[in-house]
Amino acid sequence: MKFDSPIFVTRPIIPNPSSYYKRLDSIFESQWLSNMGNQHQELENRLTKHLDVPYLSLFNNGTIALITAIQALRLQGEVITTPFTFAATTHALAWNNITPVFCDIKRDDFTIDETKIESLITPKTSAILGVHVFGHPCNTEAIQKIADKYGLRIIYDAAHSFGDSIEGKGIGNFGDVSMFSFHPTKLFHTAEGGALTYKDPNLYERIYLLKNFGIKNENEVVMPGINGKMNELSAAMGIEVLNIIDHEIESRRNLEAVYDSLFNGISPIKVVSPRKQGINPHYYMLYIDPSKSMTNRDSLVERLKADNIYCRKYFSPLTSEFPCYCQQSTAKAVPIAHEISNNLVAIPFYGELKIDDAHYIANRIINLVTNG
Ligand code: T4K
Repeated sequence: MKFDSPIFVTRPIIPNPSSYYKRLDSIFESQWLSNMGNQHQELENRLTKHLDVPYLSLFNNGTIALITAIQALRLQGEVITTPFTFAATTHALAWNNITPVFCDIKRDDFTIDETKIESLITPKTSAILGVHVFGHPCNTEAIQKIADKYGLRIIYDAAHSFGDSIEGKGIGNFGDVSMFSFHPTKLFHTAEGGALTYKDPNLYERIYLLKNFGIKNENEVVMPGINGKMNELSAAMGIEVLNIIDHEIESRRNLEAVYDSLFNGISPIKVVSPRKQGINPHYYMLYIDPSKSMTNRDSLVERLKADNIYCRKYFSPLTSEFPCYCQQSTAKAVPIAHEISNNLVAIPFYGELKIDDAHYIANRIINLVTNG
């Protein structure tokens, strides 16, 4: 069977149109479209509570937020990070003239391997940049111990971790700064957007200035800032999406249960989406075991495309394999990341995906890996 229309890896939450239009009416009425207006203020307050963090600053996207976090902490030299991530994580370092030092990841949860960080520290190291990839939290306790021992800062890329917690504590409380992405491919979105969360009250003003060109007042520009401001239409979208996010989470949990039951016991497939308490359903990831599967990951993705099913090879290639960074690393230096990146696939996973379609997709994948 071929689906009549494409089934994508994800689809964004669409807010209730009449509630969103009401907000648009009030934005139009006010003629205030950007620069920290009412919607911005409301969303910032709501998310600070929702994510259970002391401070939160909104941004126009996660990448600019991450670049700003690095500026806010005045990082320089080298930063130890993971190559198993979206391009933006590594690019944010490069845009700050920082050399990314790639550390291998762990096979079970794909996060930076904390046992390999210390051997990469040099006099130039200023920080550790970990990614809570696909919602798997980094080992924040071990990473904090290393940072304390060597006087390093910690940034977490929490683009995949909206609303998650570790032992009841919002995930945005760990390290010095965490970045969230509110892109439409994320569980929570503002069409485009992002945020930084942090504990240090002194960072609030610095981050505010950095995201607004460094403008302190009409007469003073006190630092070389950037334009990182979230506009009012995006903030309004975020408020309306937040109002219905619980329904999306519930639908994804139902879908997760269907996939889990169908993939259970299929030996060429390992399901590796996190099931820890406090972690929301962000992605549904399959590891296709090359020694057992009749179809490798790449041809599986192509065969599914022919049925109009669009999976994604997150994250392949590794960022350390991009021409702009491959001088700094080799596949040998990060063998586990290299192997995982060749065999992992994100399959369609979003609240509106019909349960019958999920059955079909899972059975088609099972058929391809077992029979070729
Ligand atoms: N750090 C990490 C770990 C990240 O994953 C990301 C973003 C960032 C940092 C940077 O945050 P932002 O600056 O983006 O806020 C997508 C996204 O563009 C990217 O935001 C995201 N990570 C990454 C994991 O995925 P692509 O190239 O896969 O996107 P695209 O356009 O192919 O979208 C995937 C599927 O989503 C489409 O096939 C259909 C569906 N889709 C997409 C959009 C944009 C929709 O249904 N509606 C939409 O509006 O990178």
